[in-house]
Amino acid sequence: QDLEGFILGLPKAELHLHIEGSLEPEQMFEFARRNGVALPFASVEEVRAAYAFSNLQDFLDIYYQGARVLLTRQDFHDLAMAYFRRVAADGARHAEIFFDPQTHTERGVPFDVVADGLLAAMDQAQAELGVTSKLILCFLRHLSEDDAFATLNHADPYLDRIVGVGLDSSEVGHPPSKFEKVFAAARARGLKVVAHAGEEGPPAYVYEALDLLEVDRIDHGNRALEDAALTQRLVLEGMTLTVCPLSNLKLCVVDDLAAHPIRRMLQLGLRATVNSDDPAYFGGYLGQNWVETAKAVGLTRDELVTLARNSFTGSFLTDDEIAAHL
Ligand code: ES4
Ligand code: ZN
Repeated sequence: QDLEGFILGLPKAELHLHIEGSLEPEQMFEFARRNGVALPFASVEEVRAAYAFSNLQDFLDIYYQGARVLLTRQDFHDLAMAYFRRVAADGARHAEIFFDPQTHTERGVPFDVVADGLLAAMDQAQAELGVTSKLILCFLRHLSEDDAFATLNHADPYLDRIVGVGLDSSEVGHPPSKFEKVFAAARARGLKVVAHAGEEGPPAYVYEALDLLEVDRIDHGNRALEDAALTQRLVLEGMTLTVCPLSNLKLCVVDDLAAHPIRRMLQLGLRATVNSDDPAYFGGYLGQNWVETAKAVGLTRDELVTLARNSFTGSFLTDDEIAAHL
């Protein structure tokens, strides 16, 4: 069997996906037109040409710009359904999706509009595609902890449908310690907690995510490899890392996909997973991340099976829910 067929046929889960990062340029134009939003681009080609990033902030500037076309419950529903169809075709059985409510509430789009649209799509995806999903609310780390608290309060009526909270946006200068109190409040509400750490930030930020936020997973975690003691701790704790190879390439976290540390992570015993992050911006959905990375670093079939297993053991599915998928 060829590599691509083998990968697509493996039951797997996606654990690191920003739903706003699945907004394709074609959809951006469609939503802009139906909502009467002006875009600073004349064509889909012009949008794609703007997707040349040299770091995380370069990307975030254009990603927040793109999100301005998302206004109605229908927009969030359509956005998420398009993602679920795409990832189902890649052999995903389950997806844990991030959303950034502050990106929308700051523009006057109510929290409920965003959440209701996404949750309706999640229900439809389960019924029509057999893809299960869980929703993770991310706090924007360039904003204040007070702002994060206000967002957590907005989410209160939805807590039975939100599995956890995360931390994303501009990493350097906004360490996990800035959000210690709001993460404690989230944990007190019974939520799971994750945080982006070690994408551009130093190993110290990964330590803070572990010690101060008490995270259940680390999103990215690449720079943990610079610290042998930290790496050993992540191995011993069985901490899941949600790694995003094509994102790392596009944001210049790695120079070349062949130099990506995913294989080394597995060899070190780290519980790494492969994910797409912001697929519309980084050039590939889940399957393409797996296939291109497998080819570039020479992943064995055993290693691919390990990655697939890690995607379920690292998920927030219960054991019974996992068993139902395998
Ligand atoms: C993100 Cl790749 C990445 N890093 C941090 N925050 C983000 N938000 C969306 N994609
Ligand atoms: Zn991310």
